[in-house]
Amino acid sequence: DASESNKIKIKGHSLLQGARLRRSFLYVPAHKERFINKALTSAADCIVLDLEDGVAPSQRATARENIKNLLHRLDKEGYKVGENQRAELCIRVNHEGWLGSKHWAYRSDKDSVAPSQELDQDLELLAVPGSVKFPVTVVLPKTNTPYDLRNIRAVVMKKRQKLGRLGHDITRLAMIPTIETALAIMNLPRFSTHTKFFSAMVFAAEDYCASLGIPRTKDHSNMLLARSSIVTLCKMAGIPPIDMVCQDFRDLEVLKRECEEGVYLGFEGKQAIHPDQIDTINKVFSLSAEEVEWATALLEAVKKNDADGTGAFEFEGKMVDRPVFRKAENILEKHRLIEEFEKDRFVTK
Ligand code: 1VU
Repeated sequence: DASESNKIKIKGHSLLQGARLRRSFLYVPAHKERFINKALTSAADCIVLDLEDGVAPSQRATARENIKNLLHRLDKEGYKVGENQRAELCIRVNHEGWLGSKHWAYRSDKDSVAPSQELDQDLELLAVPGSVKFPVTVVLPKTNTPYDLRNIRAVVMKKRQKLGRLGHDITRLAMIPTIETALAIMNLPRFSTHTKFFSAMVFAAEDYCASLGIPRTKDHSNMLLARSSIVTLCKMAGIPPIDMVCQDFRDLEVLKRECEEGVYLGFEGKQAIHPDQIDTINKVFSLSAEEVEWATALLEAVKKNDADGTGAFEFEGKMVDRPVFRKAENILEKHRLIEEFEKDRFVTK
């Protein structure tokens, strides 16, 4: 356990270059209005209004209607007092991807694919005024190539053309792909040259295991390659990687252990399926007081010891040098980001 070798627990340090905070990523089956209301008053960093796996096909029309009503309400009245106005509102749309097909593994960037009827209806929600004003992020399941994202963007922009008169920037569209197949993992290097299309990346463990025909083992070791590859790509791009769901949603100890494992791998957040999971996730993916104290003291010591540019020195019984200074700087930067984000989160002007 790498953390035990440190005097205090030093978690993964952020390299997010000012990207927004996405620690807790709560799925909210959108056909349930009660869930939507609950999510809006929760401390989730991302509220993912789900039209996909959490919603039976027979309930999708109701789910779309609920989202449309919410967006109209936000557009006209804004947030109510006590609602989490800092949360990123997301919509998870229906997207089948091209599972396991060799043909699609080699799709060229010139290919353009028409959306299915379900997806087309889901994307209409991205062209109602509230979705541009707030703005709403698209969560795209079963994303297998970066061209999936490019295609979605093109469809949304076409639908949004009629909104130009609103005066908002209709070209702003944040997208978060969900990586859930062997094909997507093998295509990750292709995503690295298309990072402008997405602002975070999500790992979906259940679908990934199904795609490989493997069980989800207790130690998660059979998913290490996929999870680490996603983290590496995201850190290269300066965007947050978001870890798998903890299905054991009534057991917060299991959740805490999973969160810690995610942090050590470099994830910046975790998906949630129940509001009770949010506090644990937000806490573990934030910095502890000890970490902030350690980083502050180290950077003070650097000022004294390293003012003339000398490299390594001893701090609290350990050798420290430039990579450790960077770690301390990153800790303080992330801490500042979190403090700023939490300020006035539930106060509505
Ligand atoms: O106290 P209240 O009655 O006001 O609220 C209940 C309940 O309504 C609410 N709640 C939720 N609110 C927002 N989002 C949620 N996801 C959510 N879940 C519950 O919280 C209060 C307490 O609820 P509970 O303990 O009574 O829980 P239930 O028995 O009502 O629901 C449990 C399940 C697991 C069914 C529910 O949490 C749920 O449907 N979760 C989402 C499942 C989902 O979306 N699955 C697909 C996404 S995961 C994935 O695709 C991985 C990539």
